[in-house]
Amino acid sequence: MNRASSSKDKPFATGAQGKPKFYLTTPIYYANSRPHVGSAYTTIVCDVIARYKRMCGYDVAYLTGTDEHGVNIERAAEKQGITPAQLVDRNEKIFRDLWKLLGITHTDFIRTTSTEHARAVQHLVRRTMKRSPDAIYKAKYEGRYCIYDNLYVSDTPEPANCPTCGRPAELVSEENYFFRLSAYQDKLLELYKAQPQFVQPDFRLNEVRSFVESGLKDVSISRKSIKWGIPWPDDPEHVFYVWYDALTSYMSGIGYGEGENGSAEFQKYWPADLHMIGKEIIRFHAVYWPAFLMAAELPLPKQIFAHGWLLFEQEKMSKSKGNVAYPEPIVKVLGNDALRYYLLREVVFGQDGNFSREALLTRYEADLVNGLGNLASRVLAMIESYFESHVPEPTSDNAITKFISGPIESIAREHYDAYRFSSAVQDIWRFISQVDAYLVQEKPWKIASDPIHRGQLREVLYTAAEALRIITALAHPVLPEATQEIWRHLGQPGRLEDFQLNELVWGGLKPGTRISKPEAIFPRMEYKPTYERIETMEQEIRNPGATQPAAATPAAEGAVAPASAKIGIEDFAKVELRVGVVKAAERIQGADKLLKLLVDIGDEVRQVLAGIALAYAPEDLVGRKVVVVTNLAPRKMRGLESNGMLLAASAGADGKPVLCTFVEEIPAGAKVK
Ligand code: ME8
Repeated sequence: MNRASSSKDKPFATGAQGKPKFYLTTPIYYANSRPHVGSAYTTIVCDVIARYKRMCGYDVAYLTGTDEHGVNIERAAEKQGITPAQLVDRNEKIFRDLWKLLGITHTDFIRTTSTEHARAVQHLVRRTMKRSPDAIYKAKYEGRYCIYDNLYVSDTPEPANCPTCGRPAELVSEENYFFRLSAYQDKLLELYKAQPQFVQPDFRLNEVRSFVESGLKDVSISRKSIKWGIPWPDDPEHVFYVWYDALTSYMSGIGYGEGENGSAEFQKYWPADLHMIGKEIIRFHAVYWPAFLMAAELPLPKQIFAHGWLLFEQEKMSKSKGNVAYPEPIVKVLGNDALRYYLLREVVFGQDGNFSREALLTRYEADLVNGLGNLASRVLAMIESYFESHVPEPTSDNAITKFISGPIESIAREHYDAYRFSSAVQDIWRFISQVDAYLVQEKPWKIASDPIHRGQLREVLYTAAEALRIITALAHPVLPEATQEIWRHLGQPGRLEDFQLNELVWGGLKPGTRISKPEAIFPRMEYKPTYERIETMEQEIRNPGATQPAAATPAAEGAVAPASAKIGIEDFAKVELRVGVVKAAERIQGADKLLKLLVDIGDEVRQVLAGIALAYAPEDLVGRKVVVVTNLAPRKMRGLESNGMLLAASAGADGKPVLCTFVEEIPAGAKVK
């Protein structure tokens, strides 16, 4: 792939020559809707691995991207009255923006609608037909198709009902290209036997093996009835059907399809060391994908890791049920590290885990504010007070034995290596508790006043600061922002992400190093308002405008706008807008977000309810000029009538409304047009 064209957001650059390489991928996410905490989960986990591997000396390539073809994209676009291209352009941007917001260090980003990708898919199928002439053949496809939902319901002719609308699906029959998956059964079983690490965790390998042993059917890999896809080479009536197209992105994303043997990047990084996926797509990755590659005589990925599902408040996330959590509000309210820490600490990686806002806030307070944040502030503040901001000289040189008996590598690292993130984090936090307990026992704040104890004070604070440095480096893959901050306050040079963990030895903190005291690394929060802020922002993403009923609310950042047909001037002229002057404003009991306003619109004073209470104090509004939609049908909210709507702008999912107003003099009632 041409990085410059496909990676507009300048993702993290790959490292220097001469290092071992590590190539990892997330699934290529469907661009039919915006990402939620589930898609962010896999991407964050991969980011932790990428950062950890870099700190272990690897040259890491990290690919993510968007899956932009297929019937569900066509359907989603149709529902919104836009073209599939418009839909995927919008959603792809939302994915990219989110990865930027989350500080994801991917090196490559692939869109399956890019020309590089189409070229790669066509190249792969041509190569396959050359190397394994029997692997692909044309035959009649018979399946069940729902004409109401435009959905392939089943790939067999037996009667079936549509899972979406429940109606009987129609029998369709067309000529397709098939991949002879059945011919790869033995080779796949041999692969699983020779490389049991190929599928992880182990219990997933057992599932995959049983599936293959039970017999494999050939799979259709093209469609004639779909337009939105990559044309089959020399037979453009057909387009590639989803999985052949989607899986190839793992290679096209690093330049497969450029020339006969792929770009230099492809040659360097392929095969992938790790495809990280959710458990529901394991068969495609552990059965189809290696078979496609065997037929093309290309090297196979080294490992597929299928993690569990993130449930939301104990239920499977489902957009139709409205129980989907979005990452943006959490990140905007508590910061990136809070979300990362919670996901990695709370979920035992590989198993299903629960996502709960309560648990997120509890962990934030207990482990980040009172744990790491508090330790850093205390230790650095004491060094500032007692040693004029310079790291004191210790009296012994191996005080780490106070905390652990083995080498530093025994903390967290083997857990990181095995992708046991919650155990890695637990190890690090155990270390934090030990340092806390050590401080409580030694009481540096007490002995500081007596010069007799100066040596002991030096020892205690050096030990605590050096432990903090080690904790900071080990926690960096999980908490990249906070740890970089602590690192800097500890007087350590450079970016922690460039630090090599094999250089992490006790005594690395030089006595005399100048430190500084941080502001709160993790600011304290009040539980209830924080919870409500996150909830309100999530509602706003789910249902733009609904939380601010009487103020016009632009769609949340990145939300896909409804059918964007152009309107004529006559449509606009239907809206009557007038200058209003706020005469009175008050809060409404039991409605945190609403204000009740009396607004003079020239010839009358209207009561208007506006969802602006979180952004404006009622007393600040009196006398203010606003823009009022005056010909809206009156509406009741909380038992009160609202007779008009104020115009306001807002930016981003957390964007508070900002009222439209006037700078020049203008009387109440003047028309706005
Ligand atoms: O399947 N918990 O795309 P997709 C944990 N385009 N992980 C979750 C999750 C949840 N609740 N929800 C989603 C596709 N994920 C195909 C993939 S790859 C060649 C093509 C994550 O948008 C998890 O990684 O449905 C899952 O496998 C992936 O998002 C599915 O993303």
